[in-house]
Amino acid sequence: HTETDDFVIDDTIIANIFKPRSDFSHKGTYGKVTIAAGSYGKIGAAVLSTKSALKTGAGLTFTLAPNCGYEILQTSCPEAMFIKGGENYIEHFDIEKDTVAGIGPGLGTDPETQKAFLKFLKEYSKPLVLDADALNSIALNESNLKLIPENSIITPHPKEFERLFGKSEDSYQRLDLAKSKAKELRIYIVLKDHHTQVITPEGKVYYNITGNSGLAKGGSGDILTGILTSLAAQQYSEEQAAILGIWLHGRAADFAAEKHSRESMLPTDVINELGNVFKLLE
Ligand code: NPW
Ligand code: AMP
Ligand code: MG
Repeated sequence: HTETDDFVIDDTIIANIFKPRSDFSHKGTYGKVTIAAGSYGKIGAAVLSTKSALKTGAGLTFTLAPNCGYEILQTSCPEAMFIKGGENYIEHFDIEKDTVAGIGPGLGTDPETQKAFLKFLKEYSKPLVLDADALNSIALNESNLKLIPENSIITPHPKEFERLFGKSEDSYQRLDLAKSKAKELRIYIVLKDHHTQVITPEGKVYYNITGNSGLAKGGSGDILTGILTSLAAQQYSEEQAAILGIWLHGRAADFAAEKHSRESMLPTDVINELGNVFKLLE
């Protein structure tokens, strides 16, 4: 590999990607998002990913979740619309073709959910954002990997990456493996870590340097899924959404740490700082 294929995500890259909202726009301009997330006991993951999708600017946001999350979601995210996907966990993935879907946070590992998700994948071909238990379902069998639609963004943490692609000796070997898998499957891999990397199907690597250890808490990844899906539904390509999304997530986390400390900051505080990050860019 050559030096020129590796980039640090700096202010110039971000300024070139960011597109300010036009005065003459309407909600249709900014796309439709479907977040498929949550199960009994993990509705929080659906709330966090839905809220972050809303706060990242999508025009219309739907949450496909089990009915046990109905009142929680309609109360905590009144701007989002609810789609019932089952009772205590999702049993069918009814995702409208005109939306961009982010699937996985808090889905759980019920076999019904896994079966329904894999059935959905077999019939679906538009790019998706896949995280958490969506990735864990795919990892059940190596042959599922080829079901991931081309140009999808997957967001594994190191353990999820290992479940999908096997063990690596160290982070260098993991990055090499990620490059070969991103090429082979024609997908974007967001390898989540202290310095998260975006690996493109062409083998380019973008390193993120925003973010801090205040993110080392349950719910941080669920927020990232909402951010990435929201951007991919707007005027951004998958590559732009992945790069801008991880930078935004980390920068909002840095603002949250300044205000609350790395100890006390919560994923919810990170969501609430997204607005201050957009103000830097506008
Ligand atoms: P260890 O053992 O701690 O060292 P899982 P999950 C490892 C939902 N959530 N570097 C870690 O290692 C999610 O969306 C819901 C190295 C452990 O072995 C999922 O649907 C919430 N290792 C579901 O819960 C809030 C790392 O991975 C394993 C690593 C399960 O997700 C919480 C844990 O990973 C949560 O988001 C790293 N950077 N990061 C809610 N409020 O509703 C992780 N590991 O087994 O995939 O479990 O990530 O907690
Ligand atoms: P998840 O494990 O799915 O909740 O995702 C955790 C998110 O928090 C990812 O975006 C990580 O990059 C980020 N994160 C976790 N720990 C750190 C850390 N020590 N420094 C920077 N980012 C972190
Ligand atoms: Mg996660």
